[in-house]
Amino acid sequence: MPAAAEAVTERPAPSRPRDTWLRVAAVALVAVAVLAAVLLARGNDPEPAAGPPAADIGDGPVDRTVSITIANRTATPPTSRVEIARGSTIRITVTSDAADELHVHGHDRRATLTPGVPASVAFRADTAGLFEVETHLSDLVLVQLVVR
Ligand SMILES: [Cu+2]
Repeated sequence: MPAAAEAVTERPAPSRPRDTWLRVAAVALVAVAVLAAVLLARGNDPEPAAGPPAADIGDGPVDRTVSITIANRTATPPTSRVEIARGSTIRITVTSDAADELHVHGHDRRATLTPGVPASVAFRADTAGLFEVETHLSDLVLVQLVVR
């Protein structure tokens, strides 16, 4: 069969293994370059949005305020979801009838709760996700903070 004979004679082209190796090397090189470019671009990402550092909102104006009272290990209002835009600021004020510690997960803000004295955490929400705002001694989830 002439077709089969042709195929057999064409197969072992002597320069092909070397070409194939070069092609694989070129593809690998491009892949490494692309990966490096992606990683570098990510490292230079200017987010989060400009503004005061997350820790330094202090008593200044914020985009959103949440106030919670704790009495007899019960939070008022009850646990709810609070949604805010990433890059916006929020102040959470808690007044507890018992000594406790307030903790905002994800953004890691803490405040010591002294009985009857309002305590606040105020920060810029620069990380997207769902974060619990809780008390450590009474073990209450006060707010589920959704940042998107
Ligand atoms: Cu905690």
